[in-house]
Amino acid sequence: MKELKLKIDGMMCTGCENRVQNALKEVNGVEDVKADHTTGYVTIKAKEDVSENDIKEKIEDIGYDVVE
Ligand SMILES: [Cu+2]
Repeated sequence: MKELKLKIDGMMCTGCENRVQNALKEVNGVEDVKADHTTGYVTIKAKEDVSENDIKEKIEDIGYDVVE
């Protein structure tokens, strides 16, 4: 298990948090997601072999930008 923390741009409300959380839970290897629109950070708990690229693509697919 590892923890990833990504800063993403574009989350404005709790609806965005839920959108991001639900989308990322569909990515293979992701176990838990916590998004915070006030800071822009998404904390992801995932299996060691999770693809960070899949996570970033998923975030961009639903209309947000990964900052770091
Ligand atoms: Cu929103």
